Amino acid sequence: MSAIPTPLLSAATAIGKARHICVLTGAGISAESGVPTFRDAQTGLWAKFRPEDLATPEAFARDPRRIWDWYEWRRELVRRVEPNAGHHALVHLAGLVPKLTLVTQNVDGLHQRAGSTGVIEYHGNILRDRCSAEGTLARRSARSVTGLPECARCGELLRPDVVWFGEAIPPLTMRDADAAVADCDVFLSIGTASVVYPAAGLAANARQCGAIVIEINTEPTALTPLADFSLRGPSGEVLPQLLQALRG
Ligand code: BV8
Repeated sequence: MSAIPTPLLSAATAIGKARHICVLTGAGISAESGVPTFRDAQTGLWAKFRPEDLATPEAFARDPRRIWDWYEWRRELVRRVEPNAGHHALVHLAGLVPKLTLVTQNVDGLHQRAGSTGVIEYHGNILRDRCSAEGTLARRSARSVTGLPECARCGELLRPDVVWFGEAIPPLTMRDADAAVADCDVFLSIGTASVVYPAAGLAANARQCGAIVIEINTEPTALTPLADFSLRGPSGEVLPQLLQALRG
């Protein structure tokens, strides 16, 4: 009597047959690199703030210095860490399947540093500056009136090039992600609690379009009931195991 395949083997079989895999990652894939997730309590002087309260246009308008201090703290942290085995496994996976589209909610740029290409940065990137008035990427002016980063073109305040709560996902970013979701036959959700929308709705859309949904997370999430396979464990361990099973 043949052994019942484990969820990992079944997931590897589905991935092995896939024509187009759409991957969505969240803060969990960067946890093993030392980047705290949104769920993890903030440390140090930021412990008393909820990220959702800091990452808003209102908070920036109220106290731009505090928000810039928070983002400089996070930028320093992101510059100090390295991609982990989970990031690297996705680079290898892209080389093993006909087509892979990587959509990330992470603003840390670690997928690109690991070697992933064509990454859709659904919530932007913390290391880029954008003009808070013109809305476009901008250089910093050499002199600053406020002591905060200012636009070299118009002198207005700069802000990190990220999507804050209450702000829309950039239309081209949304278009590219929706196209991959509609076309994929496997949707792989990694290290996300699946609570922040519209990103958290992508898996259900993929399923609606007939895709097999595979989740990798250390905990059950809001997506688990909807997933065909939910693999429990750190992505830095489960993804290399999945590759191993794929290579057979
Ligand atoms: C918008 C950039 C409207 C900034 C971010 C529908 C229902 C309810 C609410 C809403 C809704 N629609 C909209 C909303 C409001 C809101 C929202 O979803 N709120 C939530 C809190 C309920 N959404 C918005 O505001 C969005 N905008 O709706 O605009 C609009 C429309 C048109 C015109 C004008 C306006 C914008 C949302 C984007 C916000 N920006 N980031 C910055 O980073 O500074 S979101 C930010 O938080 C991250 O990018 C990420 O998306 C999210 C964190 O979630 P996760 O990545 O899932 O991380 P989390 O820490 O929560 O969980 C980690 C997971 O990993 C856990 O499950 C854990 O178990 C697991 N894990 C841990 N370690 C590991 C692991 N897994 C594997 N391996 C490990 N080692």
